[in-house]
Amino acid sequence: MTTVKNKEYDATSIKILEGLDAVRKRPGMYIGSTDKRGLHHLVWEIVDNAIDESINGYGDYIKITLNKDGSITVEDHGRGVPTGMHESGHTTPEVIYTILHAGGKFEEGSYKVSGGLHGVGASVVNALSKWMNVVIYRDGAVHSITFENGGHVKEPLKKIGTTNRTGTTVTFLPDPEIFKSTNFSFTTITERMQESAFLLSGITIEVEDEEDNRNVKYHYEAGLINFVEYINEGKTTLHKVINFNGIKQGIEVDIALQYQEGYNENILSFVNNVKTSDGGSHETGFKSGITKAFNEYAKENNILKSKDASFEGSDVREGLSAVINLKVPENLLQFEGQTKGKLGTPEARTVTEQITYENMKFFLEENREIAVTIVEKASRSKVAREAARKAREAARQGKGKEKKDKILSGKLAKATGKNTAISELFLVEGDSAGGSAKTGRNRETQAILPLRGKVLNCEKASSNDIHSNEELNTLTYAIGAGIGNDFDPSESNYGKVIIMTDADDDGAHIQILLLTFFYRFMRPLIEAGMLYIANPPLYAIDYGKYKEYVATDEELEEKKKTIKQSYKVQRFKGLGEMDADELYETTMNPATRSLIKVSITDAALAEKRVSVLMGDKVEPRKEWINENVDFTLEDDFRR
Ligand code: 28F
Repeated sequence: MTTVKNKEYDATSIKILEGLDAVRKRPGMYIGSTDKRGLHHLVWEIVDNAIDESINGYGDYIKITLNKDGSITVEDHGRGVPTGMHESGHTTPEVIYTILHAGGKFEEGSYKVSGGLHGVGASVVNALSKWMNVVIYRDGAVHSITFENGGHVKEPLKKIGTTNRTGTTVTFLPDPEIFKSTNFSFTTITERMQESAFLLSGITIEVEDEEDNRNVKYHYEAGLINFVEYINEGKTTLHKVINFNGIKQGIEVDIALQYQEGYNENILSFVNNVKTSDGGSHETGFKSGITKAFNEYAKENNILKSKDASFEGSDVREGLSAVINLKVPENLLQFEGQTKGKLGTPEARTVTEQITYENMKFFLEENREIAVTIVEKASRSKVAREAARKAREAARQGKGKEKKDKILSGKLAKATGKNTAISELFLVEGDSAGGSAKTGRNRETQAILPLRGKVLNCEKASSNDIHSNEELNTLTYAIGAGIGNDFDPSESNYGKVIIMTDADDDGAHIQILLLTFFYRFMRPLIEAGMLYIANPPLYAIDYGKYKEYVATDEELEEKKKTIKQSYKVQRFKGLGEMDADELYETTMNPATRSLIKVSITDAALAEKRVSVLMGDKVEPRKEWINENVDFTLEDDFRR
């Protein structure tokens, strides 16, 4: 193929480079951020193009490979990007991968599904890459084009071989000058790909990590039904997954749901295959539809008497897992919120409510036994809720105050200062470490609450058990900001709540149990960035007149190499082995300690993780931990 150089070609070349440069100057405008989230946006961008090609009916297989050199490859079996000349004098692939927004819409009448921040085009990915290579299999030929340094053509499009297949393969290396970290997370990618495979039943998505030799393949024939089965994996369910769908006012609604024995509600929603993490009108509609169907059914069957109060939404959602998927035409799409993760479209509420109500009402009438089981569950929730409300009212009238003080006295070592913003509450494993912490602390700003024994597993306990658990009540009173729906982080007695446990298995377990409690009952505390994990040292190294502390085996090995004299290593089996000063200096002193801030990058995933990790069946938990070794630090809780 010969490239015709002309004025037009030169003019577009300059515009192209200006465009790519604008992306490099302000990457946040195009991909949201340059942290891990932004880095993975690059992947979603390319994968979305492969998915769109598949949704349009071309190709049912997509593969993502994390390569050893840090680059990533996305491969599809679609038609392959056209390889002919564009009127500008550039080849079509060059145009698609260098002109901003080209490729946003593939062709007239086709269905571009991606939304939100994505769909900004493969050229943005190219602009933010050290290099990118595109290989196209089409019309019997294999073509390749390579770019470098943010979209400059390195090797123009040329034929490199013949083939009998079709498709597109894109490989790129994110530019380390743009991104804070260029390490892709296998977990982040597989979790999202599994979600896509659930939503696009029939297609196969494979993810391979060449560095760590990991490989997974997702393929689901029953879409949303399989999705809900997956969410409820390891839980005792009350019936088979219910699935219904409908279309009104051009909005398609597809819903799968299932009740399980536990108490947690887990609703995931999607619009045009993009997750709506903050819910929105469709979720609201779904909830009212469910509530209405159950209230009518219970009244018509005299389970709720006419004098009884109705079920509240929360009553009929205890133990409910559901996935909602909507297809909304472009002209009705409205997203809200900072991250555009919330559906605004008002029509979606009424449409989803009607479809949910009609189908659930019908299901309950046709399946009496299941209906009664769920309604009785809702009734128990209603009774517990009404009892809790009475207890709260009593507490507000002062009756609980004495009880609270009594529970706290002898356990909590309060801080003497009054400035809650700079006050810190340390939750300490065991009485002996609690003793050292009480002695060593800064009394003005640091309060200590020793925890005795194992914390209750909130994933398995009923709300009654949780509300009557002494250990958790003590903790709740100490923080002083309420619990559950009543929790308000601005009322917290402390600006930081810090979990301080031993650096062993027991300590890790207590951490998980506490995190489960905070996640379920004080989530706003996490969202406000007020929950931390202390990072105590594992070893002390004595040499000459020096003493240094390290937190991991790797650091210890590094340290040993640098010491040129004899030294002594001490391994701390627990916090209790450190004296008060040592504990303060290494783990509590704001000037020298390192804390891990607990963050929820994705509530739904955290939910799944917490359920799997804390649920009652052991097998899936083991499997899940094996598959996702980097559970705690890498993805969820950033250092
Ligand atoms: C690994 C990422 O990007 N796959 C893609 C296609 C297929 C077509 C296309 C893409 C043509 C003129 C824009 C093929 N044949 N995977 C991908 N597969 N783009 S991207 O066309 C782009 C348009 O301007 C394609 C016929 N029509 C479209």
